[in-house]
Amino acid sequence: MLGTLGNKLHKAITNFIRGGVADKEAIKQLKNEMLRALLESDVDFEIANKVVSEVEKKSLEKELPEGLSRKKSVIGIIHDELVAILGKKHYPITINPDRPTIIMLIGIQGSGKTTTTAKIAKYIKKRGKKVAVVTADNWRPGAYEQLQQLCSQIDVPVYGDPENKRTVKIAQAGIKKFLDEKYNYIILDTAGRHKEEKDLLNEMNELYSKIKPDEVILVIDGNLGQTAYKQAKAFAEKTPIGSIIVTKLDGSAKGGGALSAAAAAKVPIKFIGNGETINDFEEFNPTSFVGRLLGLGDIEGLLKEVKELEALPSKEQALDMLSGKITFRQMMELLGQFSKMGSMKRMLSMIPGLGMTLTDDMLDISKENMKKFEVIMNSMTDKELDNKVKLNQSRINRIARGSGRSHTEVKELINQHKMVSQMMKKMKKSRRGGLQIPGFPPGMFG
Ligand SMILES: Nc1nc2c(ncn2[C@@H]2O[C@H](COP(=O)(O)OP(=O)(O)OP(=O)(O)O)[C@@H](O)[C@H]2O)c(=O)[nH]1
Ligand SMILES: [Mg+2]
Repeated sequence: MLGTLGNKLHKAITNFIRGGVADKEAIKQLKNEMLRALLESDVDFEIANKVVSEVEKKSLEKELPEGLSRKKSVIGIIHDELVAILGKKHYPITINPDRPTIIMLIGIQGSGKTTTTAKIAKYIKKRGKKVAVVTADNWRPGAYEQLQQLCSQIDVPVYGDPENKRTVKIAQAGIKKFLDEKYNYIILDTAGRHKEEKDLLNEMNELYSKIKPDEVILVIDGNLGQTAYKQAKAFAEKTPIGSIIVTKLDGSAKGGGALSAAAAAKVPIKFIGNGETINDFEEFNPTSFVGRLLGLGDIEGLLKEVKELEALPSKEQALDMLSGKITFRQMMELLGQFSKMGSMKRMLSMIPGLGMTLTDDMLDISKENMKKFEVIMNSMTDKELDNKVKLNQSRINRIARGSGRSHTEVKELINQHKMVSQMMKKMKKSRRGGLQIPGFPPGMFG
């Protein structure tokens, strides 16, 4: 579906992954290849340039947590930059809590407004709401019949008045009728044909101010490419657009237009159309869109790995921890790492000169215990979690009350913390033997 852009971006990224060291040169090359891919897929130049420049800058600046390769980190950055344009999540269709929701579709001739009107009606109806549609299009011959034909398939009433030339009047009459009949949603289809684009934009603006819809959706043809950006911008300047629907992504669309239009109008893409029938309609999910765009199978898994590794301490923090200044938060992170490693005792026995005899109940990293600590920590303030204040009796009382745990259990957590702090200090003293401790930069212990 995302033909050119997907293929080309994928190729640029694969070259980077398969290439040698991810140094400044390699990142520069990736930047250039990505820029070419975006431009050849009709992404507007300004946006394309901004995306790749950010990727380059952040890739070079980013301090890498231990265990995270530069290459993976760069992919994480590319993903985040593209998602930043498209929005983070799927946005649901607007709902007005006080009265029926009015949605108005705008877009140029042939973009797919009428088809999309019926698609949205079906989507809403499927969710158990009463929906009706109004066509204010009296420019296109047969506009009313077209909408009627589409909506008869889903049993949704259509209002139109093809003989009337006053668009605003038709829209007002239709909306009034369905408001009186207590519909939950009323969708207004508008004209895309006008002698001049200026007249069309003005008509949309007038409709907007008279109808006061809850949301204006701009319908954009996915084949448009570069023009999508200009078009979205022109509409957005005249009418406050709330979201975008990109149509015809089933065809030979290069995929860049969608990206550009969203960036131009600075609003999310809510749905995409991928076919002529009213069933060819999908909620738009930015993360999976970008995943498909980059042609990376398990992008979610990869990002999770990147985020987890980024949560690990930096070298400075690790050194701090080794002097016994470990916060509650860091302790939990570390215990989590340890528990992934399996036997704690075996781990510790590998640390030369630690000279600490530990029994299982002294450092209990069972799932149960960790869960309990988490619950207790949820009732601690940021200052407490970061060791900025001493946990005196009144704080212990408050934490116990807040977490629904006993005083003894809160003290257990404090003891655990004390023990880990001591352990850290001993580890520091015994820094030899080439040992790699999870969660610590390499070379810290040898
Ligand atoms: N392949 C494909 N065709 C689509 C899609 N959406 C709409 N079309 C087709 O595009 C053409 C124009 O669609 P319309 O819904 O009439 O577009 P419009 O914006 O209402 O056009 P005007 O009323 O003339 O401004 C029709 O032939 C539709 O079947 C889509 O997602 N995929
Ligand atoms: Mg139409």
